[in-house]
Amino acid sequence: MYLMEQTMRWYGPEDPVTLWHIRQAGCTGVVTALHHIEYGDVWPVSEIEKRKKQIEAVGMTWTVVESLPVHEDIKRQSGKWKKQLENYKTSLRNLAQCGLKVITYNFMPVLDWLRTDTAFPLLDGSRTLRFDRSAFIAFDLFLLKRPGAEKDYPSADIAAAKAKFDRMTNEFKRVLYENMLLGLPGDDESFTASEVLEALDGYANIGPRELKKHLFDFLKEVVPVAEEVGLGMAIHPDDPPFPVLGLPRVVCTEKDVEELLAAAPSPANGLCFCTGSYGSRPDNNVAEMVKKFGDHIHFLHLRNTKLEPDGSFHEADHLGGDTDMPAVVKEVLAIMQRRKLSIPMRPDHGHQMLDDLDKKTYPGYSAIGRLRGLAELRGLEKGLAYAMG
Ligand code: DNO
Repeated sequence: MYLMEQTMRWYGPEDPVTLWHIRQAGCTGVVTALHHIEYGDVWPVSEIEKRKKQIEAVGMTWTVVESLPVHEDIKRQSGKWKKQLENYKTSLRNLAQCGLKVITYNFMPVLDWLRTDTAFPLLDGSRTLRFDRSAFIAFDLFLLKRPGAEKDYPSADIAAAKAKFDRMTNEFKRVLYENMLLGLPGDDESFTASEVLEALDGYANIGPRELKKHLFDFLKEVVPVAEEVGLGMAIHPDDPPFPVLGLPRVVCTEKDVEELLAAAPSPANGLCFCTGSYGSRPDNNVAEMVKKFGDHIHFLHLRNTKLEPDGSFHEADHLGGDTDMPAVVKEVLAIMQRRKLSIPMRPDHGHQMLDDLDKKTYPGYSAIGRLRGLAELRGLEKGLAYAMG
């Protein structure tokens, strides 16, 4: 019986969660990237090999690259985007030469994932990640002061955000500001507000239609290379899966996925199926999407969200929340038996709990919460596999 390959994300030698911790969690695979290489630069074979050896020395394999970042020039089709595209293809060839198989990336303009709160307290004393829609609007209007932002929100939402903002302490505002400008994962550097405004301005003439076209153009270039060298490209959905700060987001729904797969038909054109991101929209039926796109799933992020009536959400227990995780895992088991392979998965994020409450780790990536998530998912999968015979 094919079961999912269990992996965890590792941010490299600086990560307070070590490779031995990951191994002790029961993982056989590691998900990582060369975080020290500038966005857009080629990943050299020597650096890839070095990272691979570090992982293998601890008895695991480098199963998935997350992420090989797509340079903003490619997303905007501006500046040196053609050169960037060539660099991207060279990195893909180098990774394949070193035996890597799955490459995760995203096509979110400017900012990767966004949360207003990285330490939202749950009733059991643990902490989780939360996206509070009113706080987000307050940030956009009153802290970032993005020109024209008020046009993006209904007046009732602006009033609610203003009321919330007026109740916020200065400390709360400071933390909100910091969370929103947090650097990309694996990067300790934050943006400044003026850097963000300038970067947003770079998308002034790029709406969803243009961004989609740029994504499809990118796929038409890189998917044939990936196919030729035996790699699976795995696009991560937008998180949260809706437009933010006036930026288009084009990998949010079932229709978006259908279109991007059709843009460059190939088994190499695939998905990093993140149940948490897709699950943050009530109109996405996550288990149905897994079933429908099963042949293109190269990698799984398993995580659950609890949606709140106003569009806010927080990250729930892996087996709690609004996504029917047993239904998802059941579909995954069926897909793996059909395709005769194990799909790598990682427990995406985890609550900050127990001894980790006092530690500084990357938000969402403390060890114990992820270990709990992984253990629950592993048990769920084994139980379902047993029942399926
Ligand atoms: C967040 C992650 C994302 C993901 C990238 C993939 O925790 O799932 O940052 O790594 O979007 O390119």
